[in-house]
This record gives sequence, C-alpha cells and structure tokens, in this order.
Amino acid sequence: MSLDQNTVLDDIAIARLAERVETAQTYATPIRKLTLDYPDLSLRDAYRVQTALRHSYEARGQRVIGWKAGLTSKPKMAQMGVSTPGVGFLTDAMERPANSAISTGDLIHPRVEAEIAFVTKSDLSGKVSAAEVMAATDYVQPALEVIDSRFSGFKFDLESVIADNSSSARYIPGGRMVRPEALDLRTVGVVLEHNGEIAQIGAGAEVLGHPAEAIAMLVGVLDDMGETLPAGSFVMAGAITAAVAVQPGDTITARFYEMGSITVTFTD
Ligand code: OOG
Ligand code: MG
Repeated sequence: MSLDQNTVLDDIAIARLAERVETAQTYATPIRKLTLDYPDLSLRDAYRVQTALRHSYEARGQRVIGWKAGLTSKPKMAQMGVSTPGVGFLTDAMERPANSAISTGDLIHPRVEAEIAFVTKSDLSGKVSAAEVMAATDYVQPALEVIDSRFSGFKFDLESVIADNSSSARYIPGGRMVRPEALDLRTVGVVLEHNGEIAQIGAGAEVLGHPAEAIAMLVGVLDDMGETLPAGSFVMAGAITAAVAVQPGDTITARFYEMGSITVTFTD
C-alpha cells in the first residue's frame, strides 16, 4: 500500500482532528466518524492525524513500545466492511498483564481479538519481505488485543479508523515465546472462548497468508510515514478471527496451538 493520495488539510486542521480523537479516547465518549465532517479526508491525512495523536501521548510521558497491524484477515475485513489493512501505534500505558482483570469503565464498546505478536531483534525499514521480517524477529508470542472504536456504533471507514489509531485500546501479551522458525505460523490454530463457549476459531494463515506478511506491510506503511521499526519493538500482526464484544463479568480465553493460552476477565 502506498500513501500517494494528496494531502489536503493544513497542520491546524490535523491538530484539531487529533484533539477530537484524543478527547474521545480519554473520556470514552463516542464521536461521529471524521469523514462525515471531512468527506475528502485522505489516507495520508488520516495517518497525519494518527501521528499527531502519537506525539501528544508521547508529550504526556507515554512510551511507544511497538505497533499493530489491523484489518489483515478476511474475517476482520468482513466484520468491519473495510478491505485495506492499516497500522496503529502501541504505548506502554495500553499494556495489561495476562490473567488479569481489565476494567471497561474507561472504554466505549470493547471487543477482543486473538493475534500473533512479533518481537524484533534488529531494525526494519523501507520496503521489506516477510522473510526479512522473520530474520529480524527475536521471538513470536500470542497476544490478545482489546479494541475500542471511538466512533458511534463501532462503524467507520478506513480513513476514520486510521485517524483513531486503528481502534487501539489495550493489549495483553501472554502464552509462550517461541523462535519464529520453530512453528509454521500459517498453521498455528487459535480457539477463542467467550465465557467458556467457543466463539471463534482460526489459523495464522488468515493473516495475509502468513502473519509475517502483516509485519512487512506495517514496515512499508511506517516507511511511507517516514518512520522505521526499531529493534526490540512489539508488533501485533492483526486479528486472526472476527473480534468478540465483551461486557463486565465476561471471561475470554484464547488457546493457541503450541504457544499456550491467555485468559482475561472484564470488570466495570
Ligand atoms: C480496527 C482495528 C482492527 C485487527 O487486528 O484487525 C484490528 C477495528 O476493527 O476496529 O486491530
Ligand atoms: Mg487487532
């Protein structure tokens, strides 16, 4: 994907949109999707809004520890009605430990996703292949992501969701860390259970054919933004299955083939 669309908004408009999204994130209050007010919002401008949001969080002392690819599987694209993958940033403040209780009072309408995460051991930049991603990977491990669109009804288009940092809210690394070449990541199966019932089933190949392809896509988008992926980054490849909506009192368990499992509960 290349961000070759024209930039149409000036820096003040970008800053205002970032502030609108940040307020919705901070106070867990839904807003109209941005393209209702800015129908010409380009993908490049949407990433400029995301960058302004990232700089604002960094100015408040949060640390960017990695990135996420999103909308990288057919089940996710079908669920959201968006057919182009995107990326978002992850900060230390979004991380929660496995087997913990996650409060929902500071979220609008949380949904949970099961993903494969990559932790890198060398820098990645420019346009890279999945093989180069694998060579730069220290280990892979399971992760849950709690997404929370700031847009009413969890309805958006590509530009709006990118400006909203791809719905990033919380992430939960867990399970077993394994060498990237130790398993065929295409055939790593996952069973996602919601209150003890099987809610979703999938395998790694759902994610662009191989989860490393999603990381390669992500590094390419970072390159378009003038960014690189430093060694030591935590990068999620995107949900393998459709996301599952949760409420206070719910329990989610994701069981990964050969990589262990992660359980979280949700509270008020
Ligand atoms: C956008 C974020 C998608 C994934 O893993 O596909 C995502 C959304 O569906 O709200 O994180
Ligand atoms: Mg995700």
